[in-house]
Amino acid sequence: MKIVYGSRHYGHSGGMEMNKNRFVPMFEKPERMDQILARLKDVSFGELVEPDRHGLDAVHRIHDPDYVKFLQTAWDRWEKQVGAEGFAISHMFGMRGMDKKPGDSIYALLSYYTFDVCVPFVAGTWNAITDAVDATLTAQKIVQSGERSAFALCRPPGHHASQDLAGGYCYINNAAVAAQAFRDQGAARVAILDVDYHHGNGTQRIFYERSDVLYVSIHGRPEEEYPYLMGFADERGSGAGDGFNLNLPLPKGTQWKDYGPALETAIAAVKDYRPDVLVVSLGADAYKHDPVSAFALESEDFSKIGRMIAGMNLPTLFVMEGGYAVEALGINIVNALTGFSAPTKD
Ligand code: SP5
Ligand code: ZN
Repeated sequence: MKIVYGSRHYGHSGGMEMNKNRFVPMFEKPERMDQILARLKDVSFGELVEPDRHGLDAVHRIHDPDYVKFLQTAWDRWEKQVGAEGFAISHMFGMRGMDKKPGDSIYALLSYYTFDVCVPFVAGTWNAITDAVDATLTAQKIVQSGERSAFALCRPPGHHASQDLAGGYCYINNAAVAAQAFRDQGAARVAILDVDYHHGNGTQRIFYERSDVLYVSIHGRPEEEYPYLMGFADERGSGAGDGFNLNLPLPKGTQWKDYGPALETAIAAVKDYRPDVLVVSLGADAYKHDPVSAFALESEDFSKIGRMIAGMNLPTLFVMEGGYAVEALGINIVNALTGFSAPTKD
């Protein structure tokens, strides 16, 4: 399997996030990629490919150009208006009745275009964002040109980001940009299967009113888990998209005995849709020792996830999302990929 990886993500680091009652270093950090690269090497799996440069046209098919401009300029504005130390995050959020489009104030822009305190900007953030989406579009092209699969090994992740909102470590929705690229290059129907522990609220919002992209997600119940306000089972799509969004929320502590059947349900929905291509939002934060999540999957369960996905027999693009148990992240992600590529019986 070709694995597309660029190293410009290293510059996106040094931010802090809220954990319980204090700021802590970001769980979403460069070492995540190092662990996956090391494991790929250990088991001699995959062929590393550098990302091509794609520009912003494909990004603008999903994201509001003013929002993209904000992402591109946020750090420079912060540096000029606030100072060069530390990192930029929002101090407030545009909520009900507070939605005046911002002018030049970086505080106003952050309030308008971010929805939580998990999306810091530092000097290297924009280059990391573009490297991630370029890696994803390069992997998309590999699948588009006829290979069975490819993996975009990238950070920052994407599935919490929507048309004009960043949050949950996500700025550009890499998987959504790739799904749209498949549509634009001839696929009639694209399915997105999201196995990250968190609900992909950004992906859901982007495709909620569309029937040409199916979104299916297995995730922690929003009653008790981030992103709290979306990801409920009764969210099935609206208008033309009615019936093309499937949420399968599961409780904290979920193990394979309940995760497996949910994945069967998800896969049945994807098959039923008869997509031309599958995009997998691949997070490994459903792992039992993940520091931000609360499912209880074992490392071996990620091999099963890969095998079950392979069973759909679809051209498949894997896009990296979350997974923060750094010491096991390489094993878990590579288990999913090898489970997909070399299906063997238990
Ligand atoms: C892509 C992705 O996986 N984003 C996840 C963003 C989650 N951020 C908020 C997590 C808040 C969890 N706080 C509880 C920590 C318990 N130690
Ligand atoms: Zn996640």
